[in-house]
Amino acid sequence: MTNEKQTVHGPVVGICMGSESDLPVMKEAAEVLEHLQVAYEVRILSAHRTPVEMTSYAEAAQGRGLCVLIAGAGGAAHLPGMIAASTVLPVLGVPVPSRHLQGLDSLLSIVQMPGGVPVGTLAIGQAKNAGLLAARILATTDDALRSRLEVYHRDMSGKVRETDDKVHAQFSGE
Ligand code: RP5
Repeated sequence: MTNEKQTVHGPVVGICMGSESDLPVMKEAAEVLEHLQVAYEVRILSAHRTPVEMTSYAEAAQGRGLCVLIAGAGGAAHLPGMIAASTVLPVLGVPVPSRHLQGLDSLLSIVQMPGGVPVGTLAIGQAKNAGLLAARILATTDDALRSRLEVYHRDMSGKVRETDDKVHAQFSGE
């Protein structure tokens, strides 16, 4: 899956995951990037099942114009760390909820990186925040994207205020 329609320069965010079974969670990163008009690509790359492809991808990423990599994996989730070991691009790790331990295993596997090889770890299942954080990183050098992020942020606050008004009116006894 590639979304290159907003730019002639190709994807700037690479969204990787260890298995197709991670897609229902990881597609939320793609959706928010789509909303913010950030070009991305999606790849299935496994640290354990396709380590050669994973390393080649990470090594070539910067040269291909990618600026931020998002990596999601579950269980023995080595993908974000191994990608970060093969590139100096910022890597955002998403612990995917796992079948047996609900993602606690994924979180601990991703977050406990050794000094020198950073992975910015998101909350369990929070691919949406990974997409938003990638956009925020890109927005430090892209004014138009920063404006779109400000609109996104304002809209989010507006929705909470609307809900507050509704709940306040409905349940406040006078
Ligand atoms: C990890 O193993 C993947 O990231 C996935 O979350 C987990 C299970 O993979 P499948 O057995 O569903 O392919 O590498």
